[in-house]
Amino acid sequence: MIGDPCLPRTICNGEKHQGKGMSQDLLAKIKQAVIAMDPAKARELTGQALGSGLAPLQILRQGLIAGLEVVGAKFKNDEIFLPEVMLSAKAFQDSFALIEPKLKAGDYRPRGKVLVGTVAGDVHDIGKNIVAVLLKGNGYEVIDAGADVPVARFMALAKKHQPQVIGLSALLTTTMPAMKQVIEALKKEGLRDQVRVMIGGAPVTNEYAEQIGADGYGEDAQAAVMLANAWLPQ
Ligand code: B12
Repeated sequence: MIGDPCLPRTICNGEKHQGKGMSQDLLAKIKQAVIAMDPAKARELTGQALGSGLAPLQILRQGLIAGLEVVGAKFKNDEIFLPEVMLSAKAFQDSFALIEPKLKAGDYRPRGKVLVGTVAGDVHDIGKNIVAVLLKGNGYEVIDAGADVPVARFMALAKKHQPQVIGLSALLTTTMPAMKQVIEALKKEGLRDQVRVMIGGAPVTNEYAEQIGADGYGEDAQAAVMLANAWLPQ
């Protein structure tokens, strides 16, 4: 299983592994490259970090996601603007492309099918992509509907693939109601009893999940895996 349990092991072993201080330094540089909107640098450093034996999840969390969090805060405070956020997002995505195959490299144990997507009106897909990759890495077959997915498309994919779990992502408060629309459509189509629905994304909360009748809320990708594991025990 890919997740926290492997972090200490991966960090601490391996002859080619650098000292802890150097690892922290590299992670800080990756974070900084994302903040500095430098895709080439971020990708180069991510490659170096992988080569030095750092765990992919640690690079993702403490380097790339940590950088994007700072970018998010600056965007919120009007310190930077959309074109700059897009460059930082590119730095994240180009670097994540190096990490993704490593996250998928876990033992493949098909545990069930999960349909994931970002709801209609919302183009944010970075978090959803991480959820998809971690689920895959933990042995799930993932049908990725993409971003800005209309309710009808979710229904068509649910009928076609018959997933046991649907994971909905929303990053905008204005698109959160689309999650409820998907759940209502599942009821209308007579599919609600056959599928569990988990929701996530920065503005989403556990209370909101309860409010709209979702089965679960996950605050990060690891939580998405834990929910799926709880619902589909091996
Ligand atoms: C990168 C980014 C963009 C990029 C997106 C690139 C892409 N391909 O995704 C671009 C530049 C395109 C963009 C556009 C916009 N953005 Co924007 N963006 C961000 C930013 C900085 C980071 C989002 C991100 O990727 N975070 C990193 C990932 C890893 O985190 P995450 O998505 O939360 O996902 C994690 C968890 O939430 C969870 N999770 C996510 N999905 C799911 C699903 C399930 C099932 C589960 C269990 C868990 C789960 O697991 C993930 C991994 O741990 C945020 C700031 C922020 N703090 O979130 C603003 C932010 C989301 N954007 C915002 C806004 C306003 C916009 C725009 C409307 C701006 C504009 N004026 O045009 C447009 C939206 C266009 C649209 N229609 O969607 C606001 C939203 C405010 C609000 N509350 O509604 C934010 C919060 C910035 C701000 N502080 O003002 N954005």
